[in-house]
Amino acid sequence: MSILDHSGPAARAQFWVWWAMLIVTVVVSLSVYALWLYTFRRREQPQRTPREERHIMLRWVLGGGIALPVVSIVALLVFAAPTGRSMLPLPLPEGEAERIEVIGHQWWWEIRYPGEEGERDVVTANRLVMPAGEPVDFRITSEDVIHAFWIPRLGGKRDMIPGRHSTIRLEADVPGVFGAQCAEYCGAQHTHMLLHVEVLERDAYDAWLAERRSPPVPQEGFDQAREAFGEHCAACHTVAGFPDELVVDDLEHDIRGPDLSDIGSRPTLGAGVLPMEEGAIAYWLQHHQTLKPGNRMPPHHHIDTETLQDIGAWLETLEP
Ligand code: HEC
Ligand SMILES: [Cu+2]
Repeated sequence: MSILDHSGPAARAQFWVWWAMLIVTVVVSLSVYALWLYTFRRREQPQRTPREERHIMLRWVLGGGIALPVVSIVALLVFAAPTGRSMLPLPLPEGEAERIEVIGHQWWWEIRYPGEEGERDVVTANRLVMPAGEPVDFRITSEDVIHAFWIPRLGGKRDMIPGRHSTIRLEADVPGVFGAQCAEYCGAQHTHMLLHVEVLERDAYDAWLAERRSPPVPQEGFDQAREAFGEHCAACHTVAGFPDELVVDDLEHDIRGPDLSDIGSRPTLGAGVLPMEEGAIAYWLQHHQTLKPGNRMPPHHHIDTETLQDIGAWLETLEP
């Protein structure tokens, strides 16, 4: 997650701003310390009239207090402005940038790939898949409090503000896996709001998306698990293709949980709290309030272990 390990044009521009600021800061600090040491030099004080004294003081205030900061800040601004510009969603010479929506929730990430007319949106959570070598426009917002979207090795960051949409353009040079983290304190589980970013070649990205875009296959088996899911979970969680008649929605609040349609293929649970492996979902369902205290999913004490294990086993099969 290091900004110094840049892997895209925006991050590279920010890398140079970082170095420029470091160098300017070091030069300014060293000069100030040098002047400070200079004042310790013992010597005969020349006799000055109050007028001369005022004159000297004024020179320092104007030169060091006003001119120097103005010059250094303007220099940094001239250096940094193109960096900010590189992350704006300006028109491209050829075609349009890929568009991905990212919505912050306490404490997880909703990722949406809007469909063309008539197509479904592909929805997933806590894992962002994007194509390599081309600009991607991230349209970001928040559902509750202010979060911030930041993929250090690609560039950023940008606040995600409830009720407001903003767009940040990022590009990854090559395929790879990158870490990302909510960068604005958003409550008790802010640290457990990790985003797993996977950059794929264009072909692999198209295939990944197409798999999820195609109409869901009817689910077979796991009848009890699906019924229990309809009763206890479906009010908050969506699973593509899940039959409406099984959904019991008697919630008196509007908390929403991550879309679980492709949960079996995701790398982690709870926004990076647990690695996904066999049995991990059942474990998460029983211990999520200890693993991630205060998270918005209520505890499932009223559901017996066997049922939770059944549901977990079924969810693990959900892959596009
Ligand atoms: C009141 C709404 C609510 C109910 C009911 C609920 N959940 Fe959740 N669930 C959430 C929220 C919110 C999260 C995100 C927690 C976090 O990571 O901070 C979550 C997270 C999860 C995750 C992890 C998803 C991921 O992307 O890592 C799974 C799996 C899950 N829930 C399954 C279930 C199952 C199975 C049930 C029923 C037994 C259930 N949930 C009931 C709200 C709910
Ligand atoms: Cu956050």
